[in-house]
Amino acid sequence: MRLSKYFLPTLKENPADAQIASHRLMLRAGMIRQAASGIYSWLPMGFKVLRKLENIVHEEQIRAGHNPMLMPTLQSADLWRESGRYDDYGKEMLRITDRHGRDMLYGPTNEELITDIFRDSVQSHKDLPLTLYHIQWKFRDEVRPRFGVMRGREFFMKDGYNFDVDKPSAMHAYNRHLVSYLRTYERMGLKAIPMRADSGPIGGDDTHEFLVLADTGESEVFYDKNILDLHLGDRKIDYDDWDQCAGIMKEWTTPYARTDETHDEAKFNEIPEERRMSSRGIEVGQIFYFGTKYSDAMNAKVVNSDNKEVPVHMGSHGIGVSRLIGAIIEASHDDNGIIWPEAVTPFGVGIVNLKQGDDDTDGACEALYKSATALGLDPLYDDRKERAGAKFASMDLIGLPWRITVGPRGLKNGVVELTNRKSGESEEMTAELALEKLAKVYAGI
Ligand code: P5A
Repeated sequence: MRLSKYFLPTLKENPADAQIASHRLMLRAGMIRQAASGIYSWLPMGFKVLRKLENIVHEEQIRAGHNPMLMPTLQSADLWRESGRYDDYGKEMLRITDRHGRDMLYGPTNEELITDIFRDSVQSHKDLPLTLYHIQWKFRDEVRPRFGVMRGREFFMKDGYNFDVDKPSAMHAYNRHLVSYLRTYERMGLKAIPMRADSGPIGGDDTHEFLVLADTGESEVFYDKNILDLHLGDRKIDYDDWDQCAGIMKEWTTPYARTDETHDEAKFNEIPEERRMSSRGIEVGQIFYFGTKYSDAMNAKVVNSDNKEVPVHMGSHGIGVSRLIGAIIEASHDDNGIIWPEAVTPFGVGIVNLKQGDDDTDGACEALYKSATALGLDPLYDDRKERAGAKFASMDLIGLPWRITVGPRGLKNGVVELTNRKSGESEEMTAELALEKLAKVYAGI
């Protein structure tokens, strides 16, 4: 993409209403614009990152054996009356009446709709286990929408629902989700810690939230420092292997890690003092096992292997896809702007032409842009007639992990400059070598 043709309305000044770095930087980098309180338009660069995160979530869900689908944003109130949540959900639910006077709502979550789909089509344990999920906009009329996409009213969520014949099988689904979520966040370059939490309006006793540590997080968290050393890395995961998934669940849930809702001071104090940590965190996902709460209320049954009709066991699992962008930026930025992890960066490399209009530098940049595109590096070429300082400031603000700077002085010696956004380190080398190096970096992602 050439910057001269890209819609990237960056802001020089800090927007007055943005209190935290991610909100400020998303507005300044031209990623989002507020449409109404807690509701945002996603401008091209914000939309590009959102799609990247969505793709990673899809890939990891499909890898775990789950079925992608798409349910609507608007739902009929009748199903929610069946579960009893139409009244329970309170003011957070946006209620709408259609022209025929029928009660509708903008879905805050989909347990009822998916249970209805399930009960219409599945009657036998032979069709289980089954996990269905979608990635769709949700609406919760939050009292205090704030921090941009972090606590929006409209937000993008991956929500999945497992259906199992009994509790042991449903607990495997719970463990499988925990493992697939760990993989998902690690791929995004994030450390998200599963913590025992409270289930709120979704229900059930078993629930873990995934938290990214950040001073600006809304949750208060308590954990054993040792949990920070755990990584899935490139372990081979077999999602059908109950023991392997249970083992990983145990590994991550043995060290103390709880949100303030379930914090137990006495248990926490059993950890050696130097490992006792308390800080703030951003909740980027949550998994639930709620057994037969919805299947009992909505009469979703299957015939088991003993030929008995039993209510299906369920859980649900959510990832805050739009919130994740805020969390990634909170975890990775500096005074000059965003620092994207390579896995989710909107463009692989920025090309800065220091002397736009000069035949030699223009020619070298064009050639570099074409080669980088051919290599799949998805470059963003700053071909504007701007001062070098302004170009560097824009690149730092939008935070691409790598920059190649092309100027007349370097070209005389046959070199360009390759700069890493995070370390700030620069190296001079031929354009070919710079591209080779980047191709290697991105090949591993
Ligand atoms: C699990 C999926 C549920 O709704 N039902 C279906 C269950 N869980 S949850 O914890 O309430 O939400 C899942 C994730 O969505 C994100 N999230 C939000 N993101 C932005 N703005 C909001 N107002 C908001 N509310 C929830 C969180 O990441 C949460 O973990």
